[in-house]
Amino acid sequence: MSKILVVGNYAPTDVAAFRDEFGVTPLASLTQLAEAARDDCVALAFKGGEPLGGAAMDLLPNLRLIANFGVGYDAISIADADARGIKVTNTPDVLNDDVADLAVAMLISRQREMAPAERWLRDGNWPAEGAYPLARKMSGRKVGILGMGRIGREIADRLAAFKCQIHYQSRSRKETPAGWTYHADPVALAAAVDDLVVSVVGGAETLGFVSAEVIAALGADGVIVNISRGSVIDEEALIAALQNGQIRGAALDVFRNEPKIDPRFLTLPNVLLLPHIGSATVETRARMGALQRQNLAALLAGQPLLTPVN
Ligand code: 8YV
Repeated sequence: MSKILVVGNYAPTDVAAFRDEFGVTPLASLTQLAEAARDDCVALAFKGGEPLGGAAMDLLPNLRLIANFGVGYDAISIADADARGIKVTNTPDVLNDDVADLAVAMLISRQREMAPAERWLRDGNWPAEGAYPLARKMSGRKVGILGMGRIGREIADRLAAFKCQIHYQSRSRKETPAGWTYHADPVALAAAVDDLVVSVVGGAETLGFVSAEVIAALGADGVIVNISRGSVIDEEALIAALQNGQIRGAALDVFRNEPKIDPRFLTLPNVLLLPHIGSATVETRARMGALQRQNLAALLAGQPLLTPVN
């Protein structure tokens, strides 16, 4: 019998790989873990937005590894894992390109109003109205990157190629190309730039990081892009700012209450809304799945874990 359990909604290729490589079939959610729990389970493959804390870990008394599908592991209580001597791995780097591509596409799309312009065309307005109203230029804008980690850096490199002036805020100053400007705090960053791209990690340390004050500092011409976690933005403050024209727009791939997002977003014309698709390509999801399974295989083989986080 396999020494691993798998939880989450996986693509058919991952389901097949779990069956072929480990002889297991994924459970849909953590609620099924109680029935499936076994004393001989040493590793848990985890994918999903539901929180994974000490109670679930205690169902598996010999658990040594939680292998997360995804770079962000804010759903997993690392403190609870540490207290039980459980290692946690994630899937970094393999998704950087996709998430950065999407962030830049979201900013361009919002500035150039690609989604509303297409809707306008599909609704048959072109012959009657002649031309869609003018949108805004993206190249050359001053963009603030909140969180200059691996994904933030990929976003900044791409925006630099679009002649944008790069400003950033991070826990520490980074080595960057000449001319990129570091700011010590998010309010100072927002005040210095036209648009803000949020690429910090999720979790308690960044909860509500993009506060009403940050949003106000960005100003009435600003656009906020978020590809990190919904928890990072104060959604009440963001919705109010979008309703009042305190900022010009937003482009969001992540939300506080996924998949049931705040319905007020659906009524706002100045927001691009995407269903958490940052890493959602065939190529990248295959690499994320492979890395998750490599970590599981390494544990079973007594080899060092590839991408530990604790
Ligand atoms: C995935 C993500 O949507 O890697 C992350 O942190 O948010 C995304 O790549 C998620 O991990 C899939 O469950």
